Amino acid sequence: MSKQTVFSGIQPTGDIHIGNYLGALRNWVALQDDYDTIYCVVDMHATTVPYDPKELHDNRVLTAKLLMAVGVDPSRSLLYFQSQVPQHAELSWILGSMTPLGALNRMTQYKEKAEKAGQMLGLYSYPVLMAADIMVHKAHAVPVGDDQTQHLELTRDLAERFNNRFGDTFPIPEQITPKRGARIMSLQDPTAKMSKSDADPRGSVLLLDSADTIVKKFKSAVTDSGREVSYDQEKKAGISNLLDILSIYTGRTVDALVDEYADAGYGPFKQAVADAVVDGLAPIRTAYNSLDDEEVGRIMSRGALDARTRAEHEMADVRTKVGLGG
Ligand code: AQP
Repeated sequence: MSKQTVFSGIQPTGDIHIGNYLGALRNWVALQDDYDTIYCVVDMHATTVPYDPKELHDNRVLTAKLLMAVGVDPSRSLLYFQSQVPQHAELSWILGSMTPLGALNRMTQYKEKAEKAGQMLGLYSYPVLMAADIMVHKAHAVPVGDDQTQHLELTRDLAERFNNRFGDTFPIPEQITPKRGARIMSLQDPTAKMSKSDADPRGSVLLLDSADTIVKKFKSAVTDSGREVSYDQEKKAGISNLLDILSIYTGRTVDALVDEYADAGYGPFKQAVADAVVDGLAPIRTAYNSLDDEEVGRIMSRGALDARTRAEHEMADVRTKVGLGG
């Protein structure tokens, strides 16, 4: 039996942080063993908020390199820049004609981002392009963090609408989120998710942060005024977030960590989290430094070529079904 297809994307909007990694990227890597995996630097999504063209250009390569450094293997996964495969935008247009405005009005990420970026059509229709990203490859599953649940629901809804109207075409894609780490919170505001666009750089630990910076960021992490290390996402959101991070990086259960650190005091506990993250990120930094920008560019061009061929095959079928075939 042929393997099921997995698709996911990441925006080149800034430096990748451990939230992106723990919520999504480590699953991207793990799924390469059992699925036909397609991963994309979704650079057209990055134009939906104000941006600098030179910075975007540089961030695309940086993001591609980081994906390879964390373990996305171009010999096992299809990896490319979204803008180099125009079928994403074409399908997005077709899906846009089937998307009720009410569904887009409910999107919390739009509401949050529009406050800063302004009420722009591209930002508003972002979830439709994301649905097209997934559907243009007829993906069965999508590894993402918790914050993408609403967008995935819209994708499933659009796949169903299309199938009902034009005949069975798209799988209804499942969301894959990790049991722990699906929503890593900001170190400076444990009620908000860690985010690339956070104005406070101390809120996010970046994959390429130096050991010193990582220790400083964890030491300044906002916690409650108590002393006990225990897990309670409401009353001890900051400590619980750190426990989640430590649990993932050490492979130990939260219960075992609480047993060990309950009375240790916040200072030594934060140091333990920082040490585990420094160790966990070291191989990524080494791999990143060994990658050559030009070679990465060549890999991305080859990926785009293959992705265009695959996406064109699917789009030919879609065009025929919707009445736009040759
Ligand atoms: N804090 C998080 N915890 C767990 N997973 C997260 N993801 C993002 N933040 C967290 C997941 O990372 C993947 C790539 O994210 P994205 O580039 O599509 O952008 P985003 O979700 O909008 O993430 P950011 O970091 O907050 O970026 P900006 O600031 O540009 O909006 C996705 O699978 C996402 O779920």
